[in-house]
Amino acid sequence: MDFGQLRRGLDMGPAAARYTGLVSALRTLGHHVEDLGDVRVPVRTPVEEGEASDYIEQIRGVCEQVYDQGRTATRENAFPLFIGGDHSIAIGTVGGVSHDRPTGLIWIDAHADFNTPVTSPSGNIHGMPLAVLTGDGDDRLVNLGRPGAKVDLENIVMIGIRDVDRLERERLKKSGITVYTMSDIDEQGMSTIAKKALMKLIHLKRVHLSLDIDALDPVEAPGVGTPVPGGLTFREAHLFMEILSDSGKLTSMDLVEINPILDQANKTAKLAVDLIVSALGKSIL
Ligand code: B3U
Ligand code: MN
Ligand code: MN
Repeated sequence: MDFGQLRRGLDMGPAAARYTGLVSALRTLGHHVEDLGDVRVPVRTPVEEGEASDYIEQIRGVCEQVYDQGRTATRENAFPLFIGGDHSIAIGTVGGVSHDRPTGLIWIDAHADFNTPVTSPSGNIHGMPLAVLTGDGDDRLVNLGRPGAKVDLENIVMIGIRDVDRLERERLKKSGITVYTMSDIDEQGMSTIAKKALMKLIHLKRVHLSLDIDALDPVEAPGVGTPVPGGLTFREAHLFMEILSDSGKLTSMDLVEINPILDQANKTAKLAVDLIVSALGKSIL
């Protein structure tokens, strides 16, 4: 779905990932893969009239479906992989996979997605999912699936952040969330950051990765709605996925914010699929 912001095209992300051979790449790795198809998304009028905040009901309806799917998959010990769509889908995915037990959350993104309707300059819901998941935001979203916060602040690690709004920054600083910005990655290197992130979540049996493809540099991932320069390189992102895969901790994942309309010959979807495959076990040797 693409109701979390006003540009069109993010709803085409899952098709782009499928055309790039996601399922066969995972099968080649030896995984048993079931494609459950697209969730039901209401048709959105092509000509924009409203504001992003008008779409809360549509977002809630879609997120309820993925909540149930995430809950069912984790209960069956399957690994749910969610392809977006805009990042507001994570309200449902993270809620669902954490239904039965506490889950660590790694949020890789150029943005913090920690706005509330009060702090957001845009009103776009895709800038709010992490706030919602920690209990702040519109009640219809905060109480989706089950009442209140879905993840503890101390069980969240953010990586790749480089574009934070003024009031969002104040909220984030007060929150206690572990944040590794692009500056931290430049100073310490991705391998150190990846190991620190995993150490932070070591006490948890389940870890969900919510990967917003705009975390990567726009040179590598041009097909995104809100590109921010100075992002992760192809190699940094792959290294993170490999370290995460080696840890054996990853139990579910989102890949969001691919916009094929803005892409160059499906380049961003190809990169996204490569990263998923790395996170799910592909290694060089
Ligand atoms: N922080 C801004 C921009 C933004 C957030 N997430 C994305 N863009 N992809 C906002 O609208 O809240
Ligand atoms: Mn995001
Ligand atoms: Mn983002």
